[in-house]
Amino acid sequence: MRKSKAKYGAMSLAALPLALAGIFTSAYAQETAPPAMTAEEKAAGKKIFFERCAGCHGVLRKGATGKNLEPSWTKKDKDGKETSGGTLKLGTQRLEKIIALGTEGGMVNYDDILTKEEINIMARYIQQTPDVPPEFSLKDMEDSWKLIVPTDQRPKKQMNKVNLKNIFAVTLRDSGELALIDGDTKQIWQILKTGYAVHISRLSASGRYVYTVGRDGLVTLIDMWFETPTTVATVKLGADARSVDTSKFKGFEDKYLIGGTYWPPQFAIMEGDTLKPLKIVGTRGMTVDGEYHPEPRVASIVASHIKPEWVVNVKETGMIMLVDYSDINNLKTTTINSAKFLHDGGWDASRRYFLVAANASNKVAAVDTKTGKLAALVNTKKIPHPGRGANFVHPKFGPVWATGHLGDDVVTLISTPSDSPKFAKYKQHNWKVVQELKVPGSGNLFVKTHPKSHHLWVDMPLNPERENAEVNLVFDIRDLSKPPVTINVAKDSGLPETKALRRAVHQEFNQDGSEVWISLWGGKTDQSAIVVYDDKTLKVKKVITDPKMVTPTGKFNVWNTQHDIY
Ligand code: DHE
Repeated sequence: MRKSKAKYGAMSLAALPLALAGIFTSAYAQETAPPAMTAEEKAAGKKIFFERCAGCHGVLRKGATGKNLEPSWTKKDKDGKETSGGTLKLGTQRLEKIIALGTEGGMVNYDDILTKEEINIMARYIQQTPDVPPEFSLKDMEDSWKLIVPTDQRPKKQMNKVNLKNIFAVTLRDSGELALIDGDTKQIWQILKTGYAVHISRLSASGRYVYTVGRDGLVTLIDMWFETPTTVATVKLGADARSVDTSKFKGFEDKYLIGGTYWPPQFAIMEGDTLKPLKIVGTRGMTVDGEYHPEPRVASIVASHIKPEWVVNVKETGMIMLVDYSDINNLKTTTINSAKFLHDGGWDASRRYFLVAANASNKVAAVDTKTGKLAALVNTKKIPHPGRGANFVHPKFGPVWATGHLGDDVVTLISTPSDSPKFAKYKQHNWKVVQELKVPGSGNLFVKTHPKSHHLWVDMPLNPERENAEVNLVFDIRDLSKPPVTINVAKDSGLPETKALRRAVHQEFNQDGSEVWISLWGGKTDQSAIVVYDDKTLKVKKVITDPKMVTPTGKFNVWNTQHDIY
């Protein structure tokens, strides 16, 4: 939701009961053929659907964060009625309106991204039976694997004088590149080609290797020990991916990489320093409600520091898998029931509990990685979206973990347990929502703090109003009764105002916790920037901008990512 939305009144998508969101097809509905499309139009629709829609609605269009888009309700009945057997039948005109203007239910408007013709193509495309993309086997992975520089031809020590711990890996979303920016000098060190619209970067336990994963499933392994950072291997995980992490437990440093895919629904384990594919594990199966799901996508993955284990969050089934990587051939997995639509999450301050948003269920699930059990399922306001969340000590409630909300105007603080005797008095609050901090609107994506900071930074990039989307709110965690300070990132960038919104998205601290870096995410042809703030004074320290910095979004500081500091 980037700007004003159409009001659909009684027919509002947001107002629809969930049951209307798809699954049910009336036995009495008289099916009709989908609208005609040429082969070229279908190909264009397929491409746009993958690039813009599949992330929320799923490749098979069964729905997750976004609504179900199967023809049973996108297509009108023969009699042209809009409802049949309780199911809303949308048809081309209504779909065009929804795609162009978005919905109050949280779907963004596409009228500033797609042309009228493309919107019409998409309205017709989603009335066709969904295309089922091919599977992707270990053999397919092996065929895609490129070992560009074998390990014996790589440096034996760091060949540059750069402070690697303070490098920022920055996603250049629409150019299919990653910028490595020196956090000390604020200069771009190197821009490297990656997969399409890189989603996240993660670090090897040693801090030497950067791994990125593109939405097209391409993993890129970058070695920062060369004179200039060099891509040493690439591999495809599948057709559509969002997550990777490394093996961080003592004795397994830099040994393995795990990557999760949206399509096909599976995860793969690779050698950490070469990306040689080792194993694929499918995630298809039953949901927490006991129903079979053909497309349970792998959302966030995180590596434990206390065990040789990854936490793998399977979106549609609501299953959290604890994958023990100490013996890859005899893989032991603990599968924990939580809630459907698992998405992103992070560790608590002790790094024993992993908290993950079950976003469309309006819950946060907390898994205890020490016991291998679900610790809590916490009800929250609509669509929690933590990124990795933020940990700090609340003056009244002790240690808390924070999440923002895509669908509500609050930041939720959840009390987390601690073994420290000084926090024993807060035990009664554990796993309760102890406070909801009010923000001016919904559309939050990320929150961030640092152990050395007394600020909680909150963005709202998907809010429809410019005055919200282009700013960050800064709460003082020593006194949360104070209203937040509003930081106007777009104005602070000094760049001329553009017609389309430039979203202030994703905060990342530098290594010593004194600076906060925020992306100003403009259109592909707009000048974007990263605005660097002094965390103490909240004043701008530097604006990093360059024509080569196309659509910067996520930023990953080496030290903080390596050690899960947030
Ligand atoms: Fe993300 C994290 C999925 C859209 C920026 N995003 C994640 C994770 C998942 C995910 C599963 C957790 C990875 C992990 O920790 O292992 N994101 C999705 C989607 O499915 C969705 C909604 C739609 C899509 O088609 O991809 C989506 N995400 C976006 C964006 O549009 C963002 C704002 C800009 C961009 O670059 O694409 C975006 N997502 C991010 C970022 C993170 C992320 C920056 C990592 C946050 C962190 O601090 O770790």
